[in-house]
Amino acid sequence: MTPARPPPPGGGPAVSVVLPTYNERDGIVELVEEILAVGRGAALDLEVVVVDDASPDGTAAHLRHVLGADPAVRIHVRTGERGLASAIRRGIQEARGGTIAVMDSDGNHDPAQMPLMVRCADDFDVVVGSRYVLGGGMLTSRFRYWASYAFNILARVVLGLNIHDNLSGYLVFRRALLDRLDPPSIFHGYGDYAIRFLYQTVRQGGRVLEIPTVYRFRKGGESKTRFFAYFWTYLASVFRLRLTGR
Ligand SMILES: Nc1nc2c(ncn2[C@@H]2O[C@H](COP(=O)(O)OP(=O)(O)OP(=O)(O)O)[C@@H](O)[C@H]2O)c(=O)[nH]1
Ligand SMILES: [Mg+2]
Repeated sequence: MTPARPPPPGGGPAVSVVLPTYNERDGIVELVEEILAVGRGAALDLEVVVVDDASPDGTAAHLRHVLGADPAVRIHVRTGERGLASAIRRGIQEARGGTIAVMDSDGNHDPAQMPLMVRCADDFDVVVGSRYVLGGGMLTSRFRYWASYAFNILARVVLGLNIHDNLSGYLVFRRALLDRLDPPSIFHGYGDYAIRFLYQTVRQGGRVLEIPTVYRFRKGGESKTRFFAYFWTYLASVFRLRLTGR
């Protein structure tokens, strides 16, 4: 079958799906298999780049045991370093695709939207899988849904961004976008990296498209998000961005 999009110059797959993992042993194999199947179904030439922070539950070893022979699955284990945003940056550095898709590795983000997001990334700088546009939503928690909704209103007002879901973390963009941004000032902390990423993109004149997505239940394991603790961190990040631009 002919791939829907050509591989980038110099070879490698067209699309790299970056998955940061921490203690996701229970669901990671199922999710990676799902992503590969979605890719095949859409004739997308893709690789999956897993960045695991030496998860104590053996996420990386388990994935390697089941899918390690598949050249489309690449697993990087970081030792002595932890953090969602820095893991994503590492995944982007390891990625060989011209288009990058960043997804949660617990199954919250539905890979079914990814092919459409990849195609839209030809015309937009960043495509966001959004809970807060028509057709989007969150099956997991009503409280989290409305708390994030309220936070997003605040972020829109303070930052002047016309984006409904700044915290989604389900993002597709062309790798070349990063040449126009300042990755070290974006990829630190936790989910707030996504606010900085979108803010810098828009400040550079980039165009952002939101595609509806419905968050699913995680496939196993436990949440790493300490919502109340992160809420204050995210709030501080929004005001810091407004005041310093970083
Ligand atoms: N590599 C790496 N991945 C992480 C780290 N912390 C979280 N993650 C991953 O980041 C993603 C988001 O974390 P979650 O715990 O699912 O956060 P959430 O989606 O806000 O919370 P839930 O709604 O409870 O799932 C998951 O895929 C985690 O495995 C980390 O320190 N390092
Ligand atoms: Mg999650």
